[in-house]
Amino acid sequence: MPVRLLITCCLAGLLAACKLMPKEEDKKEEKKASDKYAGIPGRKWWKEAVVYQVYPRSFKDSDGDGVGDLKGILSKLDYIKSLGVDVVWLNPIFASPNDDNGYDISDYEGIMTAFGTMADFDALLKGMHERGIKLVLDLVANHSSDEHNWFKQSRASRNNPYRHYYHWWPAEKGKPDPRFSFFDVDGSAWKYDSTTKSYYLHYFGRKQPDLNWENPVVRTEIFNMMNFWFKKGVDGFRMDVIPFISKDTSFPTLPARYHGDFVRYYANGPHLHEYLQQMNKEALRNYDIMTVAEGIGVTPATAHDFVDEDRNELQMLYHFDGVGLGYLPGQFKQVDPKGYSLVAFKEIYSRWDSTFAQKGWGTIYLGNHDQPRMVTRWGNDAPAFREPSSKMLTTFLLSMRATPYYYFGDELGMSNIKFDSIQEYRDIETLNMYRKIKKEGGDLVYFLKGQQISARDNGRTPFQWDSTEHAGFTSGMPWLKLHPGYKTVNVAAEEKDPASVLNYFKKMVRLRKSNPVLVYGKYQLIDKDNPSVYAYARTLGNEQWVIVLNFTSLGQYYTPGLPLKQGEKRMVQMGNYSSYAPGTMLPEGNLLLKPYEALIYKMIK
Ligand code: ISL
Repeated sequence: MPVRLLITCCLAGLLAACKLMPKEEDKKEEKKASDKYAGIPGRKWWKEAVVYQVYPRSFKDSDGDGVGDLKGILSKLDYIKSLGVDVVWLNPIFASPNDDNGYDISDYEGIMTAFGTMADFDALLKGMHERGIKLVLDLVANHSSDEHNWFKQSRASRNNPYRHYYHWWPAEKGKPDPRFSFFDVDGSAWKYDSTTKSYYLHYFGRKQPDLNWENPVVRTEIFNMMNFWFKKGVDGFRMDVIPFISKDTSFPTLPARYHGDFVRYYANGPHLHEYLQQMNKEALRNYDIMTVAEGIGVTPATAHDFVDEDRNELQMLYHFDGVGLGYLPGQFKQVDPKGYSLVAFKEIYSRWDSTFAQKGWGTIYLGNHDQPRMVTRWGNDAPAFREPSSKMLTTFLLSMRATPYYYFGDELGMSNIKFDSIQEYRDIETLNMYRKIKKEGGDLVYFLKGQQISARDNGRTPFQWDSTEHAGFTSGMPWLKLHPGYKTVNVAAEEKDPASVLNYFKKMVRLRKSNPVLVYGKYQLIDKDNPSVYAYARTLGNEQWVIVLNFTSLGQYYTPGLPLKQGEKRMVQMGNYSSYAPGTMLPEGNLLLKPYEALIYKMIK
């Protein structure tokens, strides 16, 4: 080999090795951070983690079919690592006919064809673990797909051994009492099946029959399946609509005030906690894993039953109070054009903080695959404000006492696509609700206008990697239209720009992880009635930090709510404008906050 080539190869090898090896400085920083955590009681890795949610369909396509896949994710693990996050939650990747994008599973131990193979999954898990990233899967066990073998058998005859895997209502008993389903064209959760002259229950789509958890064999099947994945090494489960697994199977007549409020009237059935305790005993407790319930219908009063350590059930749940704010009552996901009340917003997040102040542990999120983009819904996606308000919301998520669940794409400041016509939607919820309203002669224009803000597809558009065709997501036709903003809002551009939303997110992750006060510190709401600014203190030992967030598009004079004690100063730790650099001292009087300004400062002597 010529000498020059040899030298070049050696240098390249050295560079590659350097990239993989943690730098001396990084190691020192990690050591310093871990020293700061020493002696904190009740520590758990999942309390200190930042969870990054990846919607696999829309992250990265490796084979040009327009659908994201496991190999695609594998090829982007270094990107995920670069974010500094600890855990990836993947939406369902199991075999599915995709009526509800994988929330309708036809084989719990198989991989969806469009996503790849089990070998791809094994490689992905290995790649994550090599990088110190944990993997959490989605457990969809309230219902399966109607194409699951269990259901095919169950519907075949009344005396099939699988009959009682699902909820059936024989037609000779008359029509079952009405129950509402969000994803049904007729809005009905009972579907007549002529083969056995019976109705089956489906709280979600018609192709998502509810499993019968009263049947102990069903429970064993589910626990075995969970163990199958744990044995492979997965690090936990996010549990889809888990409060729905237990039902009053006499299906009583609902009171007149029911009005389709399915969460209040038929989630949280009588055996729910018994089943979760059994799940814990049969599967969860044998592994060092994390669990998080989709806490639909869970209130601060009932939350402890799910997550307190001595209950031996789950570890975390996410509530719906926050994301449910600001909708017009009695209408389907129409946000109030006047916006939402920041005072109410603060009240909700403060209430949930205090719920877990002594016992249990909280979660926090503003976006996920069922929600619109956080910047559109909670910030401001107008060109002048998209960046600062994205950063401000990121500051909020990463400075609260709760494990942050951060939705992919929010780190770029991705916003709602706001489709004009029903043809552009792919989501069963929007499509079937549209059909239902049309059948009933309702106002479709009003419905579509509302969906521009609230539809789930807004949060599902393909990830934006670069400014090339289809944003580097696929070489084929993307399954859902790309946001046209991808030319400027993309990873390649934002990695290069030190002031980008992406780089801000990375800095915030680092700040949180290296300062336990942001993870474990006591939370105290300051100035609760201020309608424009959300401010709170975080205190751990003798360290006190204050977070100030301007939630408006206007400048705000802000009088710091915590007065300075003798000799005290306010030292900036982080901000989304360049006006206050980290390390500088804030002036003593009022602060003039810019639109959507976020500031974190530390009280120092
Ligand atoms: O998305 C919603 C309303 O717009 C919710 O009511 C949602 O249906 C509810 O939170 C349950 O969500 C979960 O189960 C569904 C699935 O479609 C969602 O994607 C999943 O997160 C059925 O499995």
